[in-house]
Amino acid sequence: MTQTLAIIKPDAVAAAKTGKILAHLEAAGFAVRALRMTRLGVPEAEAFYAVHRGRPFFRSLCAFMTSGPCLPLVLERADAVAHLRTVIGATDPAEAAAGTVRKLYAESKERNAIHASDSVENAAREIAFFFPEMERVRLGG
Ligand code: FUP
Repeated sequence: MTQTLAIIKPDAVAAAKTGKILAHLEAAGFAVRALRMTRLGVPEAEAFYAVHRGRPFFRSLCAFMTSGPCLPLVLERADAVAHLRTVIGATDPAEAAAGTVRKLYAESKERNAIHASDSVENAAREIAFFFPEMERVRLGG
């Protein structure tokens, strides 16, 4: 079993899609191991998306991610990182495969309903970012 980090983003929370997205993830074989609702501050959003600093969409992305509550969650299953990327679909819902979370629930490339770690290394970093108390029990992926 391995773990990854997802965030149900402010657009999906505001549109009352939280329950449907959690059900979708559980139906895809993920166990929810940690979950909380939070509202990111600008420094937190900028730190989380630091890799995108300097990109043209960075400021707008951080404004969106701080615009309302979101739900970071730790998900566990076999091959969690790669499998969740498949389940959420492409960044832009217009390009996402049928049946993916973003195709079903995202509004746009920026307001795209859900985040998922894109590598095992980033999953470890992102789990520690939101759930530092899980550091000791993390299962390595
Ligand atoms: P993803 O890994 O699919 O979440 O996509 P990226 O890491 O490339 O981008 C992170 C977030 O930046 C996306 F979820 C949405 C936002 N973004 C934009 O708003 N515009 C872009 O052109 C690219 C990304």
